[in-house]
Amino acid sequence: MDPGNGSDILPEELTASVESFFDTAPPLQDSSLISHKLQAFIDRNSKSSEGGGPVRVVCVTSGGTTVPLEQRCVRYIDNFSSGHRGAASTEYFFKAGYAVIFLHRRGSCQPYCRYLPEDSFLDFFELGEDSSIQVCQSHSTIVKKAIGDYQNAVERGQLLKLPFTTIFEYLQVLRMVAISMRPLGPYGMFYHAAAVSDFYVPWESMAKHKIQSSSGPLDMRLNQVPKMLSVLRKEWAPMAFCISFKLETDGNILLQKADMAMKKYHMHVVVANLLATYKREVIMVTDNGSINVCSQDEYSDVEEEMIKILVDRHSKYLEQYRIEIIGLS
Ligand code: 9Z3
Repeated sequence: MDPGNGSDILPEELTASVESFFDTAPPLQDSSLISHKLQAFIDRNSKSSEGGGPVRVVCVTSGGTTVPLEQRCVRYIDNFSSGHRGAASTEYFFKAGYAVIFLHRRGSCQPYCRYLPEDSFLDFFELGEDSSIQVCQSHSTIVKKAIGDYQNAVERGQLLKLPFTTIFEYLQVLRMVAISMRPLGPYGMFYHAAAVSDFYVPWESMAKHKIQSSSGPLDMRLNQVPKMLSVLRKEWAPMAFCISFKLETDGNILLQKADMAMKKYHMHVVVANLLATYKREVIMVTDNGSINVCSQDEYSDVEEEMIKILVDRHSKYLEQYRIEIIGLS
């Protein structure tokens, strides 16, 4: 596996569109709080693991970004992503000993309570005769396990949850995360499961107030979102191990598009999936071939096998660096 850090120069056109995106984006709320949390998280996890070696840190992106159509936003463009893949993958990364920065869409699936958005959490509890709250017998094992696993991750200080809603928030927080993970070098990993908008309305050309229907049919021009994966690989965190996802609806172009993404963005692995089957099967495209991964049955997660493979690839990637990072071990 190529440990190459993808740190060649960005094309001028891309640099200009990236600068313009960030210069004109509405400023991030709470940016100093986010930066403080990130710094504390990286400091804590870059010291050492129980076994004495450095902790591996993965940024899992999860859920879909929105594209606001008005500055005082009433309407926005959204996508289908539920955040299930990111939440499930986070659980398996923990199991493998990783610290996780969970960069997720507000209100999307969360690790250890993936079932909650569909099944009302009120169904899990009942009132006792003395009005105390009790977990229903039928759900008690699953709820206890979820609470235990979640508390374990939080107590170990190995879970940092950062929320986003819009494409503007997402990319600004992603940049902060990536730059703060840079000192981890190859111990850092990015797992881009979020469904990121390809087009957006630049803030300065967006209607300030609610668009009026009385003005007749709506014509709107959307700009292309700059390809930030390139920037992440080349500038923000060039030594990190990077996995991106490619989603298509047409099986005839899926692998070709995944292959293009590998080369264009210097990814280490591209996970290709089809809308019709993504919950149970994916193809992991690497620089030495593709691996098909399917869930065994409706009760098992395809993410379990995917994360095993990725952890193994990450280990090989680290070996190639013959790591001796002072200050991390
Ligand atoms: C994915 O392909 C994810 O697997 C899903 C997961 C979004 C399908 P859910 O959140 O779904 O479990 O409901 N993510 C990446 C999708 C994407 O936007 N990829 C871009 C592309 O295909 C590249 S970054 O061009």
